Amino acid sequence: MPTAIDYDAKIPNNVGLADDRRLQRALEGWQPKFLGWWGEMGPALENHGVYLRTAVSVGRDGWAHFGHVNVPDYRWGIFLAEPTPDRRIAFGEHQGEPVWQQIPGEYRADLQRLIVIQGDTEPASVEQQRLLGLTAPSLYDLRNLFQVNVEEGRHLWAMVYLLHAYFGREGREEAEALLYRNSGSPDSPRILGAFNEETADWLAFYMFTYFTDRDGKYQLGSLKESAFDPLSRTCTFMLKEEAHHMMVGTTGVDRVVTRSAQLVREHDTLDIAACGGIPLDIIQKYINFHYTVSLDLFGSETSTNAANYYTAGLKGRWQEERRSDDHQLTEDGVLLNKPVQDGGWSEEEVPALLALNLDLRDEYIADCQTGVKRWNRILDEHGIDFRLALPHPAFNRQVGLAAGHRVTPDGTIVDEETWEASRRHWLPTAEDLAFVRSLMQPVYERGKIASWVAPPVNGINGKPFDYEYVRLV
Ligand code: BYC
Repeated sequence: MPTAIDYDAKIPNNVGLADDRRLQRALEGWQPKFLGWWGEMGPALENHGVYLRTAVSVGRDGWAHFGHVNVPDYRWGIFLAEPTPDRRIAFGEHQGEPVWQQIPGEYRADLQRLIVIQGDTEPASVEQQRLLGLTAPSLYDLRNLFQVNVEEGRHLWAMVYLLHAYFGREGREEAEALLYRNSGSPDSPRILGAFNEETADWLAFYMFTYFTDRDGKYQLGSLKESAFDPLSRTCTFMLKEEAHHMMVGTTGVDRVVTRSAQLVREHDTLDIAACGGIPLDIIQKYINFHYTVSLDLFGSETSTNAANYYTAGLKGRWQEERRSDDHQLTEDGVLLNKPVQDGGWSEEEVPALLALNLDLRDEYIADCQTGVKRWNRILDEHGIDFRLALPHPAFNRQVGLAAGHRVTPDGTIVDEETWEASRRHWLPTAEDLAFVRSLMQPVYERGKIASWVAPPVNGINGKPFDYEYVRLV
């Protein structure tokens, strides 16, 4: 039987909070701080209710309820997926042992670090998207923005619960700091680079939910393998919510590409800016930017941190249990392509255990390709030759082997001068950003949509596109 969520409690939960008064009090002390942060840093648009889904159960079927909610009254709660009976550690030196319900002392610092990094991204994305509600292309999109934001807020709760429940005073201090750091703040920025970038327009939002939320899918997928069972169960449930965020990204970019393709056909030119559409080369530049800052989120290709996490059982590989190797990786090697100073590439064998960030990144890249394929299919269906593509993974990197090298989207290592001369063809320029921003005029009439994006093929929860997804003030 799936565990029902206690909605009468001040903090909805399925972790038996009422039985642990000390923890309950600590989290109830954090709750008003969270609400204060939400008021200050959450979505800027006032409204009388948004058609949102709220988790009501963690079981396989019917886990969410849909209805109009006044957003500050959203019930953010703590939900863990059902435990797997007799779950065993799937990898590393503790393989085959029962999973942990408490944290072994020697792994406390590493686990805390992983949970803090994960927790830091969740409120960061809400902050990055704070102003988007003022320029939504439709009520449907506005509703999706709120849905993504409230669930990222809930994912923050998920990490804060772990910090409070398992990491004592240090955990409580880290939970405070998650509200103190802010995206883009010069004094106390968010931890990872991509979460300090602006999400200044809706194309950037779709790209973020396609590329950056997808990093979230892979990072959560590898933390779900963790020997620390409460972390594993938290991530399993978060992944359920995350799927919708990526749907917003995938179909969002679909809809921009569709609209641009229609305008190219209609006006028989790729230069559709004057017709109120986003030119395909600007879409390509957005892909180049958002994909590469998301690649940075995987860390360096070789990482002793990642090797240690794996050996200890803290963070596994994507779909660890489906892999047919020994789940120890002490004997295996992988080939790594490295840029070298003379402008070429060298191939080197490195221990597989050191290359786990690369392993996860490769899974992610393969997944990202599926989006590009569907966007190109849309262009094909409109009889347009232009093709979108993922740039080379060494292009525009700030983290890892390629950081410090200038690499073109096709993987050629070039000098600084060549790179600077062509950069405007590869990454959004200030003019591109200003142009896209100029298109961002809010459309808040039911059933209407901005000119630069096609309407969605399906509404939310079987509702039509012209449904009143958001009741505006
Ligand atoms: N920016 O050994 P390395 C999501 C640091 S998104 C700044 O290669 P490691 C979401 C690194 O900390 C998913 N610094 O790193 C999406 C280390 O510092 P120290 C978020 C960086 O540890 C959308 C040093 O460089 N979750 O959920 O193997 C909306 C050496 O690096 C960066 C996670 O990331 C960077 N990009 O890998 C909402 C999961 N990269 O120790 C939410 C938890 C590296 O030398 N985190 N550094 O001081 C991890 O698994 C790992 O910490 C990382 C880094 C994959 C992030």
